[in-house]
Amino acid sequence: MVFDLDMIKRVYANYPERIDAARKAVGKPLTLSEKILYAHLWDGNPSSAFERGKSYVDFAPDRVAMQDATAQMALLQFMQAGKKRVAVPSTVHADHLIQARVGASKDLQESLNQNNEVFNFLSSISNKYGIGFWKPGAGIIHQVVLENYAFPGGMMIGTDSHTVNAGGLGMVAIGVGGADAVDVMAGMAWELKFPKLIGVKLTGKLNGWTSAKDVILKVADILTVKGGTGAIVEYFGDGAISLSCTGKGTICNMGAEIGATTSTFGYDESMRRYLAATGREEVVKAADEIAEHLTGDKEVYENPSLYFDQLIEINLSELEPHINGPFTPDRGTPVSKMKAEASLNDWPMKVEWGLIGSCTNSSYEDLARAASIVKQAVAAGITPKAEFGINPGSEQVRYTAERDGILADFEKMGTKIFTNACGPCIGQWDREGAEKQEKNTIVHSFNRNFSKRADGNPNTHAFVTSPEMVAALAIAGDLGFNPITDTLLNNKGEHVKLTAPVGDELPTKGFAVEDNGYQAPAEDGSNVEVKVAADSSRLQLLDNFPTWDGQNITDAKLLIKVKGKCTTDHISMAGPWLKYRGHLDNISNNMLIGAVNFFNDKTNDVKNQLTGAYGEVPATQRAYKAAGVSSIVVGDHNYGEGSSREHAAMEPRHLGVKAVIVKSFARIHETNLKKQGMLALTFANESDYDKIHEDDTFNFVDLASFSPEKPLTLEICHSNGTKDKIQLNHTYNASQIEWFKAGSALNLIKLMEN
Ligand code: MIC
Ligand code: SF4
Repeated sequence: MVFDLDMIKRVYANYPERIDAARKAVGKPLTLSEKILYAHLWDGNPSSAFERGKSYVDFAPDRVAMQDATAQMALLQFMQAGKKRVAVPSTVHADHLIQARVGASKDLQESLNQNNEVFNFLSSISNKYGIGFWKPGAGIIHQVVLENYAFPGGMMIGTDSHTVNAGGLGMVAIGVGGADAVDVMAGMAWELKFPKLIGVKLTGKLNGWTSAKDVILKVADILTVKGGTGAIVEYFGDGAISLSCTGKGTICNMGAEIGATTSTFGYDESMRRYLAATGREEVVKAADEIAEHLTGDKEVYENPSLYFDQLIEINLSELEPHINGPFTPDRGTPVSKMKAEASLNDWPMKVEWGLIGSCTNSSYEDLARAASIVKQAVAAGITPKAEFGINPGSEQVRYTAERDGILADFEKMGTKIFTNACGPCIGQWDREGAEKQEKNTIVHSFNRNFSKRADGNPNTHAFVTSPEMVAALAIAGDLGFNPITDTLLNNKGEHVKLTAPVGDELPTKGFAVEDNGYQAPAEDGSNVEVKVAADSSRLQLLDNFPTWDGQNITDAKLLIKVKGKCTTDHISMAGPWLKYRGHLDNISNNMLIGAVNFFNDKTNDVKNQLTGAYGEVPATQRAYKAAGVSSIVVGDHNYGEGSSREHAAMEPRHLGVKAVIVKSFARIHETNLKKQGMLALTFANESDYDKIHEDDTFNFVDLASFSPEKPLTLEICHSNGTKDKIQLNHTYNASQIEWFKAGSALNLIKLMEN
């Protein structure tokens, strides 16, 4: 079955005219990213060009995807928008709430028991509002979207930062907070600053141990976790065409790790093959009719430096396998240098676990290539040194991999086959012994490796690499093992060299599945009841955030001055806290508990300025709120990197924090703060961060004249009686300032509805 074919055909029908108009407006050949963006303007045909990195533009995305952990808050907000049905095709995927412990059959049942209330809520609210629901076990959102919904030249948003995975099928797919999804589902325009464009020219061809994952590990190493901020990364060149479609998905997926708005590839043979293999020949037929519009113009790819704001070239023939980490996905080390690098940094050499999965690397090809390594080891009599776990990306991938003997190959090595879900990637991993907090190393094929992410242990050194490298390193049990040059000892004492991985890009016998786990919504959902128990600890209906009182914020206290890296995992941890994603007050008890306090280098230990005592961050903030005292949060660079979870913005809003002032923001988090009615501000002068002391009090002096392009002024009153006045920049446009005034973007929608 092809979902939403009519919608796809409608989008394509508009393409020729819109691209024509865009070409006239821009006045030069177009990149693919520009074509997709200009073809999706809310106002139809463009009449003038937008300024990259400057113009705020209204778009009309074709679809919305949400996963269980973010959908709860998104849909609790959507309920308030007063709509009968979603305005564009939308789906919800139950994938984040399922724990990995002993293996799929037991784990899935346990998760169903534990999360019953939430799954029922998501299933019934989806049914009511016309949203497709993918049940627990159906697969990870981004793999399911790639297999069923993504289409070349389309534009979608999703309440998950790795929505960008659909760039593997030539989409512009962007991760957003739930409030953004509400705009689109409510039939309103979706606003984005017109992105800058980074071109990545791929030449040569992957060979040996190198895989698509290494392309993005290398790009992450070059651009770092903030190098892609505000930009779309467009891949092109012969090397790009030679990659498989799911390989392209891997590259786009991990573009979230460099802060990129999204990444994409032009429509090509690999996409045709993938669409056909996943039952979508009709999409191929429709796309072929406008194929020239579904890739960048020839002139652009011939002379990329004239059209992209930044250009990177990578020769795939020379690319070495990479291992990135620990603690950050942009610390890249080529495999040949790992032994030296690890001993220099005192990283534990012994690999305890190898994990293959996550939305990044859980395709049929990924499993097949990794299995080819495992098979060799088993045949050669090599006993694996580390434990092994796998999360297939979808039921279709799992079923097919089982039929083709791939899972059996893994099982021969004692691999645990976990549920088709996020599992360890989001801390849903009941890892034995993690509570002992021992220093140890794990390797995985995921995208993120922030501290504590997989198992909650701050001393776990997690390294990101390709599935085939995970297999090799887990078998060797040694982080310094280089399969290209090193050998392993088998049970006869012989030295064995593994040969390079092989694996089918797509199953030769075709994909198969018995029950894909999809639940179609009711034709008319008006009678469907959505229940939220008043005493639930998991779900809580939302109250309106208060409107701005028109006054300056005065006598505000410093809640925390955060030191260094502060991802959304530090602001609103996942793992055990995922269970409160639908209950704002309960989840607020994790607010900023992972962030390091600049003044004592501790986490979750800040000074309460009213009592002088040190305490936990959420409790201290609740004390300020109870006393009617305003507060602010101060942070470093790329504050809020990582996930799209809007809880990281809603929690401070709910607990009464007024402003977040940092050196720089990650894109999604900055928008989330704005949407929830917070002040998201940056130091005009970065070194003013140093002027913030623990006992300071803060006064905003010119909030009444809050307007676009005009910095705000903050008065800092130090405890010794001296004062500083500093400037704070912001990126609010006029309508975003209205969100602040109304208390939140949702309040404004409600005002407009009435
Ligand atoms: C993640 O990978 O961090 C998540 C969990 O998928 C998040 C979404 C969330 O916090 O629920 C993301 O990437 O946006
Ligand atoms: Fe799930 Fe991990 Fe992908 Fe996030 S990155 S969607 S947690 S698999």
